[in-house]
Amino acid sequence: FDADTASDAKRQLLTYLVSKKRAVDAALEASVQASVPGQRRLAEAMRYSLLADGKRVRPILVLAACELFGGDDAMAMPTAVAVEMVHCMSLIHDDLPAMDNDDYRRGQPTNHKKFGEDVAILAGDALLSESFAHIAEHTPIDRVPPARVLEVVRRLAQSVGLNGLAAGQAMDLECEGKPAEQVGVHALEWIHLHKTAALLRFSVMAGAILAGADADDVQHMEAYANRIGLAFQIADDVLDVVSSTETLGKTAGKDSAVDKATFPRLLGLEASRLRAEQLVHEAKQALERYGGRAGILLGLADFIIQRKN
Ligand code: GRG
Repeated sequence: FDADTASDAKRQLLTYLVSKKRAVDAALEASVQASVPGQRRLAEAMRYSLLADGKRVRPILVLAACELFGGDDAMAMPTAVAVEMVHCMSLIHDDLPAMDNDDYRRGQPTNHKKFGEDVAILAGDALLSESFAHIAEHTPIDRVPPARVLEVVRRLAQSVGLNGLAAGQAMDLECEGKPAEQVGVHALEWIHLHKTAALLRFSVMAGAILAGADADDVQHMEAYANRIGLAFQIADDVLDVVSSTETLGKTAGKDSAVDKATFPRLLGLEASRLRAEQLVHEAKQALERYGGRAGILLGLADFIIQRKN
């Protein structure tokens, strides 16, 4: 994102993102603290990954969706923190030797490289568990009816389980090593709708629910998130190809080492780009009824395919 060439709308979006990211980072910082010496090592491992440099896309989506339906940050921040905790735990577990076996994440050694596999597993478990506690404990129930909070907790649980991250990851593992053509676009989309879109979907739906949006609006949020989720993943695959082509001869892209199903492999690079653009267009269509009030969500949809990391 180049601030110099950005139009006014882009500059406004950028200002919004920077200010919300700052607020989210402060809330994350306060969310995990060791209060007795026995918690020190675990809390350190949790904070190491949680506070590392991430884009905070999911928490910002919670805040922006809540705002769109007339709510404010105080109502949504506990849920914003919770979704980043879940996202972060999924990254810690995804990086483990039993899964993707990665050494670096968010510009630093992965959690298990720094703290060992045993502590990394526990840090992930604890973050997952604390996420639910955080919503239940910190959402201001004088302003958000408990039924909405319960609905948000239910949806967060679903976005992790059989209809969410864990299912997407399990299917991904099942497809590993299979030729891309055998996996096919349908299964690949299923994986990403669960692995990547699930938390984005949760984020905008939860923000809307906390603010008191009705079922129809929540559905529009879902349609938006499914499309940006897929677009996000396609953009990621495209970035992988482009960056590994740029560094060809120096370091081979991680993707080229294994026969992993990706959109560029199945559709080709240009068709993948077009598909991502089409999905962003559809995501924005789902927001048409809100006009300019949805400016932030509209801008984020564009940002997803323009980002460089
Ligand atoms: C949830 C119980 C449970 C287990 C975890 C490992 C796992 C199951 C799921 C994997 C989920 C995963 C790693 C999905 C990929 C999501 C994704 C697009 C990550 C990158 O997100 P960014 O770009 O990263 O938002 P930053 O670092 O900016 O937050």
